[in-house]
Amino acid sequence: MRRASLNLASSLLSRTLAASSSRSAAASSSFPAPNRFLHSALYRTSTAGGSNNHRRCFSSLLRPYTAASLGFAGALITSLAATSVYQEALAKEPPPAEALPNDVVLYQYEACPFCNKVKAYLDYYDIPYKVVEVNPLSKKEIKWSEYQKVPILVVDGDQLNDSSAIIDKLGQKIMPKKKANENDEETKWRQWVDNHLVHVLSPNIYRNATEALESFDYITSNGNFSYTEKFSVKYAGAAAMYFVSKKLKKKYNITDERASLYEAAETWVDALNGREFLGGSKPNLADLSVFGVLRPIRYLRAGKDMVEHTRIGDWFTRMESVVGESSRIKP
Ligand SMILES: N[C@@H](CCC(=O)N[C@@H](CS)C(=O)NCC(=O)O)C(=O)O
Ligand SMILES: *[C@@H]1O[C@H](CO)[C@@H](O)[C@H](O)[C@H]1NC(C)=O
Ligand SMILES: *[C@@H]1O[C@H](CO)[C@@H](O)[C@H](O)[C@H]1NC(C)=O
Ligand SMILES: *[C@@H]1O[C@H](CO)[C@@H](O)[C@H](O)[C@H]1NC(C)=O
Ligand SMILES: *[C@@H]1O[C@H](CO)[C@@H](O)[C@H](O)[C@H]1NC(C)=O
Repeated sequence: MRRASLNLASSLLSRTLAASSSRSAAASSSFPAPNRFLHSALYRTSTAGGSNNHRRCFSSLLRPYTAASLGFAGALITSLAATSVYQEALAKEPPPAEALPNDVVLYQYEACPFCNKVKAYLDYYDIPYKVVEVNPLSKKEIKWSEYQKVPILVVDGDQLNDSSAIIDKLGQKIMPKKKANENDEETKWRQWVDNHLVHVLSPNIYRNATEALESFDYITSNGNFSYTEKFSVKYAGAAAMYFVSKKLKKKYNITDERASLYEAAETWVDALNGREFLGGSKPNLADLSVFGVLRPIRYLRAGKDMVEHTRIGDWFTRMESVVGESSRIKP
């Protein structure tokens, strides 16, 4: 049954690609990047025991620019209405200039939640960074690395691996005086993001045809696709990920995807326990992690539903304000 739907998605995808791009008929090794991207998503999905993380990445699409610009408008409104208590929270604690790295490069997949955690951290601390989008199939951009997952962050020539370790090491670099993480609560919720929250996202953003298309609209307008590629990627990708997300639902024992999302949001608000942030008057690393993975879905239907049906909206708006605009260096 599941295999059948994946095969259907697969053939749908192949046909769409074949119809819209003459190049797609070529051997997979010579696929142009966007087709390779989709091919890879499907390839991994239909391979039993393939990389779950990888699948999750392609199923939790991210759209930092749209989210950031909308978030900016939200931040503006919020800050206009800000109380003095609130304004205090708006002030970031920027690291001392001499501790700031000169050259930061993030190797990422745009749709990878772990990569988006790192971006939320870099944005919050106003650390400018370049982004290298890794081709998920060839991974030619990270051929130089023995470690073959993303995110990889190269900080003034030093390679850092694994999102949580990246954030911890970068923290030691830019705020050497700050004690290493001894906060059990912060650690617990950072782990909750990696082990629970990320699994809930994809079934939600590809829940039905309309929403899957909306999600892919975001991906394709953010990616580097030609006009025809955009069209094929959008429809074929949405169809494929719709089926993939049904499979993920089974795997993670999710019956009602929205209910799971709302439950996660409420669980997080309960954890805040009346505080502005888990970190108190300023966000801590758990706040930044939750925000990082939710930011790209916030203005998709799933994110709108979440804010409408749960109490997470106020915290999210505060996070948009404090994190502010992305410090990503646009090429
Ligand atoms: N624990 C790692 C997980 C990173 C991870 O699983 N990354 C996925 C992409 S979201 C990946 O690179 N998978 C291997 C692949 O693409 O082949 C972290 O937090 O950074
Ligand atoms: C990252 O991974 C590479 C290759 O496995 C390794 O050489 C390097 O030491 C790792 N860096 C860190 C900070 O863990
Ligand atoms: C998908 O769900 C939304 C409500 O969340 C609904 O408005 C839309 O019509 C649905 N689309 C399809 C194709 O079922
Ligand atoms: C976008 O794609 C074109 C051709 O595929 C390539 O030449 C160009 O460098 C890419 N731009 C970016 C920013 O990746
Ligand atoms: C899946 O969830 C249901 C209730 O929603 C529960 O009864 C069942 O034990 C769960 N299965 C696993 C494998 O977690």
